[in-house]
Amino acid sequence: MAVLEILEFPDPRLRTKAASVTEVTNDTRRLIDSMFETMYAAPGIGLAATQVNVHRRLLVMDISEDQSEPLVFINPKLTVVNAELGEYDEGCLSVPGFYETVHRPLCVAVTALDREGKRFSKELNGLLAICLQHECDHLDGKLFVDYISPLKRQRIRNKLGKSQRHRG
Ligand code: GNR
Ligand code: NI
Repeated sequence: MAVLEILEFPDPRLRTKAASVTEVTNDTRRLIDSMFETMYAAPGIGLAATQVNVHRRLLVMDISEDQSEPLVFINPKLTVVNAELGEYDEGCLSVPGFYETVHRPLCVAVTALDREGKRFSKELNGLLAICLQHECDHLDGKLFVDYISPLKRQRIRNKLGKSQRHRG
């Protein structure tokens, strides 16, 4: 296992649309383990493969306080159950230090493969639904800053671009 480097906005690689996972192998499971290690180290409640520069459709989440509820979604297919929108102050490990209000459907259903390659379905609401939508967006090259005003997005781009140059 390893802590992987997380790409940061405005890195163009975050705009890549991920391809489906064709087969769930030991390599896939090794990547998943490293993604959990990376997410827990950050710390964060979700991580999409796109953020660690792997452009395959898989993501991990854990919203528990004590790393006790790890969730894996491979090739997730999301559908909206309740189109009513809720708002939440979202952050992103790829947009460090910035939080903005985003509106999203409150309840979604997902079908995906688990770490054994077995298909499962579940319905999610609350923070799990928000996080899953945020992670599925990453797999399509989308970031939460795409939902805020262009002016705010530009300010974030300027600030993060500057700190990235300082770090080299
Ligand atoms: O750790 C994270 N917290 C968070 C808070 C509100 C809405 C979404 C998130 S996901 C984020 C981790 C991350 O960037 N996942 O892609
Ligand atoms: Ni994110």
